[in-house]
Amino acid sequence: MNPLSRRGFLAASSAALLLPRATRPVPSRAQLEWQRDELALFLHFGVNTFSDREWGDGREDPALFAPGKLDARQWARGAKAGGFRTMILTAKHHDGFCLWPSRTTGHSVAASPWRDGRGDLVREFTDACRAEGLKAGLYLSPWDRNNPAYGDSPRYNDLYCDQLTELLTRYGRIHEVWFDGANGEGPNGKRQVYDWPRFWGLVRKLQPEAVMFSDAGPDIRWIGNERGVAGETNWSTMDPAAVPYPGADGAGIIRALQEGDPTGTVWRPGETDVSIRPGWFYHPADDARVKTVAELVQLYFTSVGRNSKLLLNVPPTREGLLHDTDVSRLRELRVQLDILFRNDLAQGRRASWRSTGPRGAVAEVELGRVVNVGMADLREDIRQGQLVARYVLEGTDGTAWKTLARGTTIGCRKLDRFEPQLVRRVRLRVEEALASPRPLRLRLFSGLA
Ligand code: FUL
Repeated sequence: MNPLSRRGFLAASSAALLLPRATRPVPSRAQLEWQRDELALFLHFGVNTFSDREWGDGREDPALFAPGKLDARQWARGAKAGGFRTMILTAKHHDGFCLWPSRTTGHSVAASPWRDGRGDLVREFTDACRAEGLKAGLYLSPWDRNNPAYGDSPRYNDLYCDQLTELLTRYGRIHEVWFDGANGEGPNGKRQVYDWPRFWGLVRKLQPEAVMFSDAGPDIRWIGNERGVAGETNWSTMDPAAVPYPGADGAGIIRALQEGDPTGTVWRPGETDVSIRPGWFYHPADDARVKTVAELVQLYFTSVGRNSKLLLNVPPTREGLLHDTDVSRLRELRVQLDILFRNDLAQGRRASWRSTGPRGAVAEVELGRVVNVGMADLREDIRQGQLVARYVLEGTDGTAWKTLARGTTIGCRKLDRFEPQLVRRVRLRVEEALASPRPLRLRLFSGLA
């Protein structure tokens, strides 16, 4: 290569580096829909419901499983009353008991008295989702404390793939497959080495439109705690090497899950899972410890309001129904959210959008009257990726500008609540972004419910 053409080559490649937007990760259609749905209901149900435990040891007698009034349509109606769009059921928890009649094991509903051993709860669940217009997701615990093959790695991996195949071929479309990261001993004391690439490949093949959740994705990542709190900074992009496999622990892993990574090469938004009760399974002693509506609203702000999705666990009782208290909390949550977001004070007002440099911009909205603002709802158009790294929201009643809120990432949705202020004009300054920021959607509310 002569020096001239070499220089030409270098100029061309650095020009390419100036175009990072083309290579920046963006969500797939399924990931976009997953996030825009905002709310999913988690249902932990199985032998633990009857033994009053959180982690069964796999030696439970299937005869325990006897929900007298099981009605999956009641679950679905409860979900809908709260505005939830998806339900995810624990088809198998760590105790290994299968809620569907599996050919892979006798440790299932087929050995229980429920529906005289002819029941299939995954079928009733998926039918109920469809009948009520909800999406269905399934949790299939990799850790299995009952199965004798567990710990005999290739044999159990085969069996686990057979279970996935049953779940993903018998019940129509499944929207989310949930891989738990908890991983302990087998009944034989052995440790299982999972073949994750094989599991993920199988799900892609059988349900190409489903999103897969785990600590390590590949589509959706765990948010790093079970308290319902996403990182205040929360990128939907990740470095896949930061969390190499589900259940990995070590320095930096929780932070990577909480915050994502602005330079990450994959789009892997975080899902925030938390229970409405102290445990994941139903325990009668917790009936007076159901989270309050105010706590649920707060969870919405720390998950959906931080560029995440809320997966709220509401465990069915021993009768096989959602408890009345829990259902009324779901309903009240919806009422509260509807009130909070009813009256957009910026509706119909155009924001003037001006670039302030290669990585900054400012949007100003004239509200036409003085209003009391206590909450902001910001959104990036994530179809084109996520860009904003730092912003400040300010308002004025005509005198000085006051700071209303400050933040880092925005993403799909960022909600800020603040001390109500009387303002006539509001401006959003994007102080730092990965590239020239695109216009954002800004809505303003009183923040009062
Ligand atoms: C954890 C499990 O060990 C819990 O039992 C529960 O299923 C929760 C959602 O994930 O890792």
